[in-house]
Amino acid sequence: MVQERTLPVFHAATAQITREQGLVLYEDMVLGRMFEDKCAEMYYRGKMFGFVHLYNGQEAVSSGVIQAMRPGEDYVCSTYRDHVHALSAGVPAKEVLAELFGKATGCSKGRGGSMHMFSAEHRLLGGYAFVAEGIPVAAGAAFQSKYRREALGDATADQVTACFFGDGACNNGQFYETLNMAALWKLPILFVVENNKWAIGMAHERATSQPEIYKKASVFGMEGVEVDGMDVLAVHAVAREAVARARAGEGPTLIEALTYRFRGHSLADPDELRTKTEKEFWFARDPITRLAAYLVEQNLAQQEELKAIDRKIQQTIDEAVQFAESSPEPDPSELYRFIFAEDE
Ligand SMILES: Cc1ncc(C[n+]2csc(CCOP(=O)(O)OP(=O)(O)O)c2C)c(N)n1
Ligand SMILES: [Mg+2]
Repeated sequence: MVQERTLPVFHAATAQITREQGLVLYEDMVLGRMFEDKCAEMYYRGKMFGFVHLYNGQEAVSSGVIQAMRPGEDYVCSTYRDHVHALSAGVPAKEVLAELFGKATGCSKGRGGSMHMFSAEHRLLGGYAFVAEGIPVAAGAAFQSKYRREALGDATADQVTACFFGDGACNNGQFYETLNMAALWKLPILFVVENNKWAIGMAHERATSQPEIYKKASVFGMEGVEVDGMDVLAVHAVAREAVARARAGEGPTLIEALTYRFRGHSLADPDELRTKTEKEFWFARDPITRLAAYLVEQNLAQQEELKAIDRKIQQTIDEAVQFAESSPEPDPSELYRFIFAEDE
């Protein structure tokens, strides 16, 4: 039997989150989970097409990192598994779902679909279909903040960028090239690796000579940390430190979050390669159940309050479905609109 990599020990008591922060994290993760479950349902009902990659199981990473930032001000760069990053960054669920339905009211005006969520308003730099494609784009965003602050003297330009990508992306050259420049220029950026152990059907250990990705930071003289990606409080604590470091001009951090996707690679994947034992090990670490138990145990929230949040989010999702269904498709006469920024 393959041994699971030992998860870093984290003592929740040291996190010292307030009740408000705990509830924000809970609500954000529930939104991500319920949204993705609804996507699966809508996909199988034929409401959306193409590849759709869901985020179930990984919510603690998106919520833990993005809620440690200033959503709507700081930048977020995603991958093709991008719906939940968009939601955590503040893009309304109805605009993400409308995008999935290819509707004109979608956050990318119905032109992008599942893998291309984008919102200038929410500083979401996009989903990207190519593995590792977002990494240099995120570094560009971090560079412009630093350039505006240091070269142009704009003291308000203290934005931080969070760049999310998978374990598979770390075997792509863009990862190494960008880490080098980001460390050299001390860019205000968090490189967040969501190590879910698999790149489609390729097990991480089979493809990677040094599977402990966070250690790769050291060769660039960069901070590297591993964190239990199924524990939102642990992710949040690590992210807060990294954000503070970036904002203070002390440069980037490589965060490796050990996590797991609860579904197949995409909705077209029968998910037959991963063993039952492995899945069960990770299902037992569901980040939402875990945070709920912590909040109740610590008397930060009552079970009933959490249920009320679940109901509220369910309503948000139902409204998103109605909005997406009743929205118009982009008009064919507008096919060439939004290709250039000036069309905005
Ligand atoms: C440059 C490039 N090569 C190959 C692919 C095909 N591909 C799509 S997803 C994927 C696996 C990536 O896995 P990982 O980075 O671990 O992200 P995860 O899907 O686990 O979130 C591959 C190889 C691609 N999209 N882009
Ligand atoms: Mg992966």
